[in-house]
Order: sequence, then C-alpha cells, then structure tokens
Amino acid sequence: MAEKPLFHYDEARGRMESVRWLLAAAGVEYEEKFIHTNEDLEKLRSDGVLMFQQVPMVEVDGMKLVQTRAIMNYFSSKYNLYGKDMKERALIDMYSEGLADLNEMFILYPYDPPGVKEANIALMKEKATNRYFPAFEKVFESHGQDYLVGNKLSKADIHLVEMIYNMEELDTNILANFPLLQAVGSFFFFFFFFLTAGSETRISDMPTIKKFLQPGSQRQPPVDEKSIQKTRKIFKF
Ligand SMILES: N[C@@H](CCC(=O)N[C@@H](CS)C(=O)NCC(=O)O)C(=O)O
Repeated sequence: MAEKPLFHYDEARGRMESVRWLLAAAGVEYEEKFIHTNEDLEKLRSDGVLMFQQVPMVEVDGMKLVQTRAIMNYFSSKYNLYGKDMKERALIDMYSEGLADLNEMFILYPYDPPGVKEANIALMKEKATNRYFPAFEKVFESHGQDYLVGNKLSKADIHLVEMIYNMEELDTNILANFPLLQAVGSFFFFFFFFLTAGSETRISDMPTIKKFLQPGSQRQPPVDEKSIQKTRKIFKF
C-alpha cells in the first residue's frame, strides 16, 4: 500500500488548510509532522527539502512538493477533482484562483496590527459579498447543477465550501442573499439549526466533509492569540 502523504507545516490553518480540506473531501488519509519552533523550520531548510525555504511542503509519491497551488493541483489530478478536459480545467482554475485571492486575505488578516485588522476584515467581507459570492451564485444559477463545473465535484467546489465556512466564521449572516450558496454550505445550517438540507447530496453533506467538520478531525481551529504568537516565532516576523 502506498504511504500516506506527509504534511509539513505549523499546527495552524494558514496555507495548508486548503490542502487539508481537499484531501479530507477526497477521503484520502494523510499524516502531519508539525513545525513547532523556528529550529524545526531551520532543520527542514538545512536538510535541503524546502525548495524555496518555505512551507507548506508535502511528501507524496517520492516527491517533496512545495508551493500550495502545485500541491493542490497534484492532488486534484490524482483524485480526479480537476475536470474532464482542458476547458473544464480552465474553469476550475479560474474559480479556484478567485477563491485563493479571497483566501489570501483570510490567511493574512490575523497578523495585522489593531485598526488595520478591523479594516481588512471589513474589506474581506465586502469583497466576499459584492465580488466573489455573487459570481459563484451566478455560476450555480446559470447551470442549475450541484457542482461548479461539469456536474461533478472538483477542487473549486471544495475551496468554495472552505471559503463559505471561513466567511461565516466572520459573519454568520454573510450568505443571506445567496440561496444557492446556502445550499452548498447547507450542512452548516443542518448542524447548527437542525434544518434538513433536502434530498440532494450537497457538497458539505458529503460524508467525507461532514467528518472533517466534526470535532477531532484534522481541521485546524480558528487562529487565536496564542497560535499567532507561535507562528510569529516560527517564521520570525
Ligand atoms: N507561494 C508559496 C508561499 C509560501 C509561504 O509564504 N510560506 C510561508 C509560511 S505560510 C513561509 O514559509 N515563510 C517563510 C519564508 O518565506 O521565508 C505557497 O503558496 O506555498
């Protein structure tokens, strides 16, 4: 049996969290070797296993892959989450890149100084509400299917669900004007408000994702002051 992929990152969401979501949704088991200190990071660097001296790094199929998108794309190809042809792949990439832009703001804002942080949260919510969520609502409206591309689960759907959950952490009402996105994230409502999600298998009703959303999974909790300080020490910023 092939070895499980091994993730190298700190014990926080950061850039690795989207990779965790992807593999969880694909039902693929992975292991994590957490970086707890700057010495742990320096050890990886001096071992020569971080091509650009950065993490995330994932050991998989004899490779030591860095660059989050490269890692995501490899797993998406491997687990059939990357469309059936070039055009589907282009759409999946286009949607995923939009979501990655929103995600970048989400990853970085906890490290902003007071004042800037609040402004960036407001900006992120504004962008989610007026730019990204309307665009994805329109995609679902245009084809009436359950998944963004080709009526089949892809990395773009998984990234979208992740971003819905992230944005709902900041504002539980953020999907108020997006009924189709509410259905995508319906497990959230099911879980917290005991509403049924209908008979269709929505993305967040998938058993693999449900499992990931439950306590005790490899999903990382929201960042708090303690984890911010720990990350600052590891990466020295
Ligand atoms: N484009 C890279 C950026 C990686 C990155 O900035 N990693 C941070 C941790 S989240 C890091 O290793 N910083 C240390 C450094 O850049 O020296 C990716 O997406 O993987």
